[in-house]
Amino acid sequence: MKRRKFLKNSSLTAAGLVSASAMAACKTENKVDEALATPALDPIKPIVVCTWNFFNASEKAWEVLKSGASALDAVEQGVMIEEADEKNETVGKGGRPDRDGNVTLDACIMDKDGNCGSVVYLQNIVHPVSVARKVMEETPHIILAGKGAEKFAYEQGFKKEDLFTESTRKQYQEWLKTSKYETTINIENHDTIGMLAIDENGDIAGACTTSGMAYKVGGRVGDSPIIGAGLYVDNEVGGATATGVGEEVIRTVGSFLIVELMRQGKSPQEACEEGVKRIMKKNEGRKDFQIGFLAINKNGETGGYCVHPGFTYREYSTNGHENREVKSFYQ
Ligand code: SD4
Repeated sequence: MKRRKFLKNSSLTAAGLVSASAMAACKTENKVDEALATPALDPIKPIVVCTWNFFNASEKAWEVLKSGASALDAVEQGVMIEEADEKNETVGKGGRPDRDGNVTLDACIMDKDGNCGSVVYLQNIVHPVSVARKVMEETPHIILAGKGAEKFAYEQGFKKEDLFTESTRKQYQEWLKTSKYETTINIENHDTIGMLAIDENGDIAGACTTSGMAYKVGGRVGDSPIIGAGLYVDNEVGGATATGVGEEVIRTVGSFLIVELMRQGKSPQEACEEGVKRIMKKNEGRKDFQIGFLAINKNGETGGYCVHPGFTYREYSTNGHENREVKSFYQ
């Protein structure tokens, strides 16, 4: 029986609840279909997870989920907290500029129906995730870039704002003295926020937003706004998001890979580990970059894995609120 038909025929599976252990037993496409239709005994929902230790953002998303609103609203409003936080120097206002002194933002959002929106190289707007949502909802397109994205944002009522802060301007002036580009990204510099949520209905959504790599070449776009790389959601299976050196995540289409691995039966933890291993296979012996993957499945089970120790993710559900340490490829 085809999956869609099977799901339609089952009231329990109408909520799309899947047992991870049942999925793990699956090897063939038919068996995957059966596992996807096997209800979990006790799915965790609502639930929100985000990369790194973004307490305020996950609090906000949790508040939205608890009010009964959608996972889509929760992830948008959650990550907006970091976009507005001037102290976070890798997201939104206060994000560090490229080597030419332009603060350029990347973001995307994806809903339960596979709709998605994205903005890349967006300047002068504090909330790129909300512009990405407008792209998704108000245009027939998925990605808007640069000046076009900015013009669209103004048309949608977003205000122009200088994204530099006193601190990032000073740091940039300092950086210009050596103009040395370093790709190291870890907890010390906070990093990108990728967020995944499941609402009361059991529907999944995700968002990801960043100012990208500090002092990058002008025009560079990372993985964060690229659907499938920095973020992917499939409401039948789960979602994944990434942080770290985006070039490596794009090369393996990391988040899509992780969701597909979960579809084939891996737990979120196993899928994230495999995602990092694929990247390391292409970078044998290379130690000068960090990647952190975070995933959630339809049951609300979560997992994460990274290249170097230091990556954590925050999880908020009825089971409590915690910052989870993640195992790493290198010790
Ligand atoms: C990027 N993945 O632009 C992002 C970087 C990141 O802030 O995670 N950091 O490649």
